[in-house]
Amino acid sequence: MIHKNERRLALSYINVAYFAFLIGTFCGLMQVFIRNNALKLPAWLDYYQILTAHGVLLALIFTTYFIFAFFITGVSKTLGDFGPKVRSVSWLGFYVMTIGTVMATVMIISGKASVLYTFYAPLKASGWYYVGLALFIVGTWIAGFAILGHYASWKRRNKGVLSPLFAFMTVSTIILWIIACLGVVATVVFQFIPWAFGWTDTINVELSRTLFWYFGHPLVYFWLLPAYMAWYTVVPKIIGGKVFSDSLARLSFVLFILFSIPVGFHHQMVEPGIPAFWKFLQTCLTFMVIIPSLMTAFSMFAVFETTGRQKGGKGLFGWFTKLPWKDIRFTSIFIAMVFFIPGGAGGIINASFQLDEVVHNTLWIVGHFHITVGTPVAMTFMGLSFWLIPYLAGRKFTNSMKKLAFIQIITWSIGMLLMSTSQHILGLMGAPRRTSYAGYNGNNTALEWFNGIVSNHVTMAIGGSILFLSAMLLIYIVAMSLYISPKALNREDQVEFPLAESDQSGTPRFLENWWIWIGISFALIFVAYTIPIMHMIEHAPPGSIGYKTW
Ligand code: HEM
Ligand SMILES: [Cu+2]
Repeated sequence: MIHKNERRLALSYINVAYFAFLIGTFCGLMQVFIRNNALKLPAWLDYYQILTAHGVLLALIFTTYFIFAFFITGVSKTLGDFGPKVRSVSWLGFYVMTIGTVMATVMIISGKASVLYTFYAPLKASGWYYVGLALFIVGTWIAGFAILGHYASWKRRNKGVLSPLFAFMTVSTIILWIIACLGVVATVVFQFIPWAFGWTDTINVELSRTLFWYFGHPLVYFWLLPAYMAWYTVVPKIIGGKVFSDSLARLSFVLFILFSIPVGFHHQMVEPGIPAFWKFLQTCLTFMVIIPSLMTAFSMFAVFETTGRQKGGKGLFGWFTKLPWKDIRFTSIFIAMVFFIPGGAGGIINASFQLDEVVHNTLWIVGHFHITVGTPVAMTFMGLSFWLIPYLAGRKFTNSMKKLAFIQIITWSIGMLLMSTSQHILGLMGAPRRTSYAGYNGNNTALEWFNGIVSNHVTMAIGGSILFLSAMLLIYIVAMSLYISPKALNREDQVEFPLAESDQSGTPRFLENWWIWIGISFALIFVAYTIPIMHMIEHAPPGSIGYKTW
């Protein structure tokens, strides 16, 4: 069991994560009914206010807080207790993050920041919203540096030894996050804050969007890599196997650092002002990420098959039946992985120049990120919660909780299948994203597009309602595991942290030479971004004043 202080810290993160999840999913429920014209909001509440809260609370707050809880638990499990300095810096990070979160949330709720979680200029929120976002990011840096410090002191005490796989992957993810945040911090501190407080009159819109997406794409890898950490290091243990290949796992993580940052232009494909050459270059770099993604998929199925065969699975697919399907810690994550197959394929579609023209800014995109972050990532976090929370809280995960967990995972899967399939197809038919009720002014031809069985806003709303019920079930399970379930007093009741063995004997040392990867990463960033950004600054069009459209 890890130290009491680290447990308290991780539990604090869990509490904020699930509080954000509760409000965020409630906003999602309202959205599906508003879009289908079944719900009218009171005058003091606005669709875009709800949508901003939904995006910020789920995609930013829920994910980041859960990720830090997972990091802290796993790192103190593999590298040992935090020292006094690491402890105080960790708590400082938590408080700075939380002050930022509260500031940004208050601004959204009071209707002063309905600018959506991407806060595109020239939409202008209250300056305090941007200050809140900046504090949140700085808080994650402080918390991240605390973990890096703990890792560095472990390295000093264990000269020449490779760090455990979990710690290695945590460090990779934090490095990725710190490099990625440079863009968003630059735009928030030097562009948005001076402009929102009225110290400057105008803003360079193109530059701000570019700096945002320099951050926005690696942001998705910041969500995904912790899920991959669970797939690489936790899942093999749950099914009774070992990590397939330690060096392959490490190599895939460093490739993610390299290829997830210099690619933000694939979110700006239809944007004027960026020459096609640079969009094309960044698209090519985007597709490089398929390599570590398929490496990950390969190792997962290799672990499933070898473990299944060891347990006596015969024939071509006999191993499949030997997997522990009745263990929700496994089944949840397995389903999460399956969702990622169409999710990843959809990502390749979105990143392709011509195909993006068809799907850009439609509900297809919404369908896409609900089967990437909304399920593979979120459902992996749910699957982790089923043991991580009772482990940290020292409580039992009772049989009735196990049954409820199954219902929760199955309902999330069904709800998401309905909601995201209808969103994908509605999008292809021409339904825009980020709008409240959109009926093209009652135009008959347009309304026919949305009259199919699946391409229908009603199907989307049914899916969304099932999802919301599932979310409430999860909140119940989390609250029970946190505060109410019986304490695990004897050994056999205690929930374990499942961490698979990883054979490091063949792993090359240079994989842990971070300076190589940071160096290559910056080289790629310079190649991909220097000239287009210089261009945006030198040949900047007149800046824009701010607009408040709500
Ligand atoms: C109860 C479950 C959920 C429901 C019913 C739901 C529903 C929706 C709907 C209908 C939209 C599109 C709104 C529009 O474009 O007009 C949306 C957007 C979004 N959702 Fe969800 N969602 C749920 C859970 C999640 C989860 C778990 C995540 C991430 C962890 C997530 C992340 C997002 C993001 C990032 C957006 C885009 C916001 C924007 O365009 O600014 N959602 N959601
Ligand atoms: Cu992207």
